Amino acid sequence: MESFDTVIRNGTVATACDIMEADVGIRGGRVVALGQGLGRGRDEIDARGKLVLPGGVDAHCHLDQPMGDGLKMADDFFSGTRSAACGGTTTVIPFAAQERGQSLRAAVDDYHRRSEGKAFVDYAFHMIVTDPTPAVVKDELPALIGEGYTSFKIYMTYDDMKLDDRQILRLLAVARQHGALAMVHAENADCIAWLTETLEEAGQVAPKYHATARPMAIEREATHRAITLSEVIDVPILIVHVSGREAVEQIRWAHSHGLRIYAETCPQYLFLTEGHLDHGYEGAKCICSPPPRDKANQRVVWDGLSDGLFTIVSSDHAPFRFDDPQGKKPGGKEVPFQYIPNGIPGLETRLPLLFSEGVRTGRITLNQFVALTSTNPAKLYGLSPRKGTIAIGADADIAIWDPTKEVTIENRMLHHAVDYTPYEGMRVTGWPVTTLVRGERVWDEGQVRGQAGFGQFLPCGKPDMARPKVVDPVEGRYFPTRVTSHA
Ligand code: DUC
Ligand code: ZN
Ligand code: ZN
Repeated sequence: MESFDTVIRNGTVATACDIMEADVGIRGGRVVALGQGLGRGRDEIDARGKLVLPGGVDAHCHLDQPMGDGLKMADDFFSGTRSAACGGTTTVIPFAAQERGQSLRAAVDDYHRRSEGKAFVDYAFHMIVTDPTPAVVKDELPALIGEGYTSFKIYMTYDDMKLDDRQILRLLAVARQHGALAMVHAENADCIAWLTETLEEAGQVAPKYHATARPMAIEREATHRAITLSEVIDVPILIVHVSGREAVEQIRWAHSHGLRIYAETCPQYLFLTEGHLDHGYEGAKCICSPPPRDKANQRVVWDGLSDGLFTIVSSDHAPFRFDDPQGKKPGGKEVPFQYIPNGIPGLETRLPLLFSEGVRTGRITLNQFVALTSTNPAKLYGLSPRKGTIAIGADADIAIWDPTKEVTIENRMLHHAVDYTPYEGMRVTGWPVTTLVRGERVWDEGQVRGQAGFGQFLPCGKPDMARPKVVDPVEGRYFPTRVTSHA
């Protein structure tokens, strides 16, 4: 009689702090033993020469998000989570986005309908709040936080989503009072609008001008403003998709002033430059916001990964097909840059790119890699200790890596529904060869093995990392917020 459902034998297990030669025993979808010479499993996986890592947690990706304007995301929960699994990611956190005029609850309900029965890997939801009405601020948001939707994104740009500073303060006050984590997209909307108009008047509308319309100064200004608003409320925030030096400097400033500001970056700011937008209309493939910068800024972001400035690395997978009237060619036409949907695919390539150029080159350690891509996002969003580590009692979400496997990235080998990858032709060393979600193989030796619908929705806990600095030392709970939350 076997002791385990599955044993992963003879591999090198790495977590955010340890590296050990150990077998992993799995029963009932959880890790139940770590040791040497474990008893037999019904399923035996030989991981000799392989790395056994916690599955990735991709805490910033967009799947089947309603778009309007005749646009459509290429990936739904089926193709998006399939692609995630094949790249070693076992949990994704996409966004239930509120449309203006819609209740937040309706946005969340709609997103459950979109995800139900489709996912290969487990998933939680962030919310996007675009219409912070009194009902949303007083009732809906606190109730939803209590039900396990414990993070939400605030946009400082995009006309249909942006909030002004007063609205942001109201939402941060709710985050503080109810223990949620706010994520902030920091770009100055008015500057972008003015620069875009000016470029358009001059006939400068090719994809490369997307980067001209969003210079780093406007990211710096908004980053500093977001930090200030977080300081006023005394609540931690995460600055998402940090692109380069100017925003990094603001976050370093915040840290040097004792402020709890978390930072996220993405592979596009490590591997792409604005030069990738300068290929005629093909440049549309690399349009995302903020835009990729230059090589010097890539180095600054790498430094921030190695010295601990960044908390997480996410893909910001925002999938639009290139040759598609619902994608990068709206209505079937090559359009001025400001009408091209923002976003690039990256769920499947996030981990291999970072492993190859980060761990193999020694820029970051293997432990840092695990922390940035799995453990920290799980902690930041209240999924720890169930997700993000290999430990007794944790879900057996595991990626088994061949650290020597050489791969030339080509879109035809990927499992998303996008018709391109910005990383076409890049060579990487190291790729996940087997991915387990709760002990079940979902990707194995080049084959998708999982079942759509196996992936479960995960309600999130209130993250410790979202706690304000000032905590009542006697009662052990937050002081009432200093700023009222009435809308
Ligand atoms: N920028 C975002 O903020 N979200 C989706 C994609 C993008 O480019
Ligand atoms: Zn964003
Ligand atoms: Zn995004």
